[in-house]
Amino acid sequence: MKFSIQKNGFLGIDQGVSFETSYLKARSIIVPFGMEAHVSYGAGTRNGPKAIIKASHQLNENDEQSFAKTYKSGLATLNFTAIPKDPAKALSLLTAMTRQISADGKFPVILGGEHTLTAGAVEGVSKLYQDLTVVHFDAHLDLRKQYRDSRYSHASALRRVMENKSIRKLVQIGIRSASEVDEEIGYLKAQKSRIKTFWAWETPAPKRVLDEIPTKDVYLTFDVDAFDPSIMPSTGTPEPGGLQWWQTLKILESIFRSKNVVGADVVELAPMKNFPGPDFMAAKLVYKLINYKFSRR
Ligand SMILES: [Mn+2]
Repeated sequence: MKFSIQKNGFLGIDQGVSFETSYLKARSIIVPFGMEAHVSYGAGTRNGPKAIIKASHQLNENDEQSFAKTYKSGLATLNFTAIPKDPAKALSLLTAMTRQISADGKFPVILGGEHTLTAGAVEGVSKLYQDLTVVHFDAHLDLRKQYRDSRYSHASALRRVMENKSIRKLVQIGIRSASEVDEEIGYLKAQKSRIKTFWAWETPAPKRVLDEIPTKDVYLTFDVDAFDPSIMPSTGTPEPGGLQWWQTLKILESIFRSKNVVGADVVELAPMKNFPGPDFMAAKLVYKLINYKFSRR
């Protein structure tokens, strides 16, 4: 698979590596994947990747916690690709991409797009890493068998992920929405040994999260609606009572410091016109993940 790289990608022109060799030299590969096949309420996740990349051009190059210029670890941002309308085909495309990026020894960071894409990304990464824990930040369980007749709905995103035999454990954080429709709560109960849910009202200390991760390798999926809607209103299905910024980053930092995070996605940003704050927050979140992965403090 041959990738085409965009010149003015995540963080802007200077990606820590020259454009000509950027894919070869970069340690992080940013994959814009604005898949949007289903919408429950608010639309617009297809515009998420563009908004995150645009906002990222305003980020400070230094990380404020480590002072590191983390972009020097090398970033390359793939060009926007045409995403097939058929969700199964879209997922196969993303699987092929993340499989290649993993095989090349790089850290894939997918910018969504709707949460459905996670199953495709995990599938690709799991070809290389066959014993994985998925850490899942979200307001919603996303464990429905199907939703509105589709197996590929964002409300089923993690149910599809759990069909992957390489996933030993799912650890969910920030959850405050669950349903008996489409067997969601039933599945959660049946899979007790394989799923740990930290509800939003009991947001755990970082160590408690680590204690629930049995594998060395971790895939991180971050639905921005895990954050409280007061700081992250730009999402299709907001829920009150969500996570705060530093509380969330402390958990993320401890996971990145203690585990081998082999891939990540940030999904469900639906940018609002003339209201860029949440886009900046999502961009900063992506840069923090790369910081925690490649800088030490
Ligand atoms: Mn959600």
